[in-house]
Amino acid sequence: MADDSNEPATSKLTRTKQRWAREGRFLTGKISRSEDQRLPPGQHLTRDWPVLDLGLTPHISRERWRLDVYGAVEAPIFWDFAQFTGKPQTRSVSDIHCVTTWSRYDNQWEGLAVRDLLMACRPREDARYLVLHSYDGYTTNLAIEDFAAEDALLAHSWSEAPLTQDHGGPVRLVVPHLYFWKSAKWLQAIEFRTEDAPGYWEVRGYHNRGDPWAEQRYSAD
Ligand SMILES: Nc1nc2c(c(=O)[nH]1)N[C@H]1C(S)=C(S)[C@@H](COP(=O)(O)O)O[C@H]1N2
Ligand SMILES: [Mo]
Repeated sequence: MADDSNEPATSKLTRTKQRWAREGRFLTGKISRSEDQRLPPGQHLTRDWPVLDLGLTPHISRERWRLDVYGAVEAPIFWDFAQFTGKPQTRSVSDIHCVTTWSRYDNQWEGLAVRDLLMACRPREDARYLVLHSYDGYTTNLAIEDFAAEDALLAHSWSEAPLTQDHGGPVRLVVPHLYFWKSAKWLQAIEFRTEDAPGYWEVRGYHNRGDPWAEQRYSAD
């Protein structure tokens, strides 16, 4: 556990984003996804890679980093970085779609495929949801089907270099088919659950699932 993993402070940015959620900011009303629609509705392309978080960057070295996988699993995991990178590694290229309307194409990730993590921890029959816990106190929730996406991975590298601290190093989740707030940075623990439990942004007005092509930015009420 990080000694600084208390409830995150509500920053000005957090309050602003909460207000946007209330106001339905950035909604275009378009909800269709055609096969050739790479850029989801209401998004624009960026070439740089913005940093977005709660404003508290936890400084976790690869030596101190641990991954804890627990809850509704047959085989709980507690790995250090060497054990984590000792598993078969996967490379994948995917697009980022942030709810604040920027998208970034062709990000090269390397890490452990979620599919391989699932083989290792073996979720129980009744495991249907999970909560990601991060070293900055951030949480986000996913349905197990979304987590198990073929291109989802626990990434330690981006563009052939170790993931920087700003972007969630040593290890972050990448779930390309959902808005990027679901892709927890500074990943610390994965809790498998039988019941859903909304995370940091999901209790502050963000959509529970966050499909960019359906423009699931915010929850209805
Ligand atoms: N631990 C943690 N993960 C997080 C966040 C955060 O505040 N803390 N912010 C989320 C949000 S809202 C976005 S858009 C992306 C931003 O990732 P980036 O800074 O690498 O672009 O991280 C997501 N994962
Ligand atoms: Mo975001």
